Amino acid sequence: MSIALAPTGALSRPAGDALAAQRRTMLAFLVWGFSALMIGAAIGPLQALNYGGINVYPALAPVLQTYYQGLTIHGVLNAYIFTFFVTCGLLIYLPARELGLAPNMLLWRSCFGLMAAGTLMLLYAMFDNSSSVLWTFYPPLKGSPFFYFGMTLVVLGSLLPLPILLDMRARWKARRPGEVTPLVTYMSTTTMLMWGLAGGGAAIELIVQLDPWSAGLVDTIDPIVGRTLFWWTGHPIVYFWLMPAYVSWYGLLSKQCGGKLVSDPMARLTFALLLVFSLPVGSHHQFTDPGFSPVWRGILTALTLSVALPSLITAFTIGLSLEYSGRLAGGRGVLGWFTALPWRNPSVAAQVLAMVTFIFGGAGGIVNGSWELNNIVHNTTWIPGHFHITVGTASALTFMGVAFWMMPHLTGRKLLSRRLALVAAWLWFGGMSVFALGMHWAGLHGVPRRAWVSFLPQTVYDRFYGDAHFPLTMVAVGGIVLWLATFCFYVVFLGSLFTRRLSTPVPIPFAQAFGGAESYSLDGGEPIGIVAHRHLSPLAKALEQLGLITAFTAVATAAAYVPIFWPFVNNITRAQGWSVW
Ligand code: HAS
Ligand code: HEM
Ligand code: CU
Repeated sequence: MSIALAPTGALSRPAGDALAAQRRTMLAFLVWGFSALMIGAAIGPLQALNYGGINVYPALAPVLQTYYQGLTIHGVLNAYIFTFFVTCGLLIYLPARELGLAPNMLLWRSCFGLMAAGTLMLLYAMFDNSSSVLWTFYPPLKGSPFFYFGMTLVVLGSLLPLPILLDMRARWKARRPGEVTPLVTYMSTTTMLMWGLAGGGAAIELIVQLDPWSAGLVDTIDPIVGRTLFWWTGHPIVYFWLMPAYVSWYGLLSKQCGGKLVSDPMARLTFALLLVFSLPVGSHHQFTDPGFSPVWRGILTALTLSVALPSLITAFTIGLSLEYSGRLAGGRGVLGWFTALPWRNPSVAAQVLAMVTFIFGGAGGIVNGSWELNNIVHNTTWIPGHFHITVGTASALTFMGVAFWMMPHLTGRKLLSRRLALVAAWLWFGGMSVFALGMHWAGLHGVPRRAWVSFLPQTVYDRFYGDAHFPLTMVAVGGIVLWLATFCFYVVFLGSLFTRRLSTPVPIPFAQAFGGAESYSLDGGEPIGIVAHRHLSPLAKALEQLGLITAFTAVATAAAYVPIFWPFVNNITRAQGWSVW
C-alpha cells in the first residue's frame, strides 16, 4: 500500500508566533528541570565523600543539617523534578513538531505551573529540614504537609501531557485515516499511557494516605500499604525516566549519526512491551518486605525478567542502527563502525556513552530482579550503584546530550563550547563508571545504602567497612570527577542561554527509518508533516491499538496487585508518624 506525500503545509502549520510560544514553553521546561539537577548534582558528591569516610556535613550545617536532609533533596530534585520537567517538555514538543500540529498550550502550561508550584513547596519543606523522608517518602517517616502536597501537585501535573498527546494524535488521525501514528508521537503517547496507569499508585498513596495524615486529619498510617502503593508507581517510574531517552535513541540519534533507524516496527514493539510489562512488577522492590506470598515473589521474578526484554530489543535495534551509521561513515572491521561514529558531536557522544553505561545498568537490574540474588544486594550500596548508571546516566546523560542540540534549536544562540560539552560528557561517563563500580563492589561487602557512615568514629568505620576500603575510595574519587563534570556541563548550559553568538537554524534531527512510517524535516528544520509509510508493516498496524493494549495492561496490573494487597487490607496496621532527623 502506498500513500501520497502530503504537500508542505497540508497539516495546519502553526503560525510563527505560535511556534515561538512552543519553543519558549519547551525552554522553560528544560531550564527548570536542569536547574533542579544543578542543585541535586551539587549535593551528590557529598554523599560519595560520605562513603569514602569524609564527613563534610558539620561544615555545611547552616544549609544541610544532616546527611539525610541532603539525600532527600538530592533524590527528589534529580529523580522527580529534573526528569519530569525534561520529559513533560520533550514528549509534547517533539510530537507537536513531528505532526506539525499545535499542542493544547493551556494544558501544557498548566502542567508546567502545577509542577513548578509543587517544586517550590517541596523545596520549602526540604530546606527547612522538616521533611528528610528520602525520595521514597516511606511512611511512617513523617514530613511536613508542604512535602506531600507539593509532591501531589508534581504527580498530578506530570499526568497532563497524556490528554495533550491523545488530542494531537486524534486530530492527526482524523486527517489521515488508516495511517499509523508517526514514530516519535507513537513512542511519546505510549510512554504517557504507561505513566497514566503508573501514576495511580502514588496519587492514591498521596491523596488518600499521606496528605490527610500530614495535615493532621488522621493519626495513623498503614506503612506496608503505603510502600506497596509507592512501588506500583515507583517501578514504572524508572521507565518514565528511560522511555524519553529511548525516544531520542530511536527517533533522533540515527539522524545525528548520519544513518537511519533500522526498524521502525521494532521501536513500536519496544514501547508497547514496556507499556505492558512495566506495570505489574513493582513489588520486586519488596522482595524483603513481609506479608505476601512466596509464590508471588517467584512470579515477580519471572515478570521482571520479561521487562528486560524490550530493552534487549533496543540494544540490538539501536546497536544495528549505529553500526549502519558507522559503516556509512567508513568504519571497517568488528568495531571500526563504533569508532567511526561522529564522536566530536557532543550530543552524539553523550548519548552513545549513556548507552554503553546502560549495558551494565541492565545487567545489574537482572541481578536485582532475581529473588535469590536480591537478598544479597538489597539495601546495600549496590542499589544506588545500579540506578546511577540507569537513571543517573542512561537517562541523565542522554538528556544532557539532547540539551546540546536543543538549546541552540530553541534559542537561536550557539552552544557556548562544543569542546567543553564533550569534556562534560566524558567526565560524566568516566566519573560515573568509577563511582558505580565502587558502589556495586562495596555493596557486595555489605555496605548499607542510606547510611551516614562517615559520622561514625574512625575506628568503628574501619572495623565495619575496612574490607570495602578500596571500592569506597573509588566512590569518593568518582564523586569528585562528577563534580567536575557537573561544573563543565553548567558552564555550557548556562553560557549557551546567555551567549550573544547567534547560531544558524538547528533542525530537529528526526530520523528516517527503513520500513514503517517516516518523518521528514525540511524548511530550516520544522517538519512539513509526515510522509506516510510506504510499506505498511503489519506489526506497526497491529500496535496502533493503543486503547486495547492499555486496557490489557490495566487488567494485568490489577491481576498482579490483588493477591499482593489482599493480605494487607485484611491485616491493617496503624502506625504513628516518626520524625527521626
Ligand atoms: Fe532498576 C532498583 C530491576 C532498569 C532504576 N532501579 C532500582 C532503583 C532505581 C532503579 C532508581 O528487580 C532503586 C529504587 C530505590 O531507591 O530503592 N531495573 C531492574 C531491571 C531493569 C531495571 C530488571 N532500573 C532500571 C532503569 C532504571 C532503574 C532503566 C532507571 C532509568 N531495579 C530492579 C530491581 C530493583 C531495582 C529488582 C530493586 C532492588 C532492591 O532490592 O531494592 C531492566 O529494565 C533492565 C533492562 C536493560 C537491559 C540493558 C539493555 C542495553 C541497552 C544499551 C545498548 C547499547 C548500545 C551501544 C546499543 C537489558 C539498551 C552499543 C555499543 C557497543 C560497544 C556494543
Ligand atoms: C542517591 C551520588 C547524580 C538520583 C545517591 C547516593 C550517592 C549519590 C552516593 C547514595 C546515598 C545513600 O544511599 O546513602 C551521586 C553523585 C552524582 C549523582 C556523585 C553526580 C553528580 C544523580 C543523578 C540522579 C540521582 C543524575 C538522577 C537523575 C539519586 C537518587 C538517590 C541517589 C534517586 C536515592 C536517594 C535516596 O536513597 O532516597 N546519589 N548522585 N543521582 N541519587 Fe545520586
Ligand atoms: Cu523496579
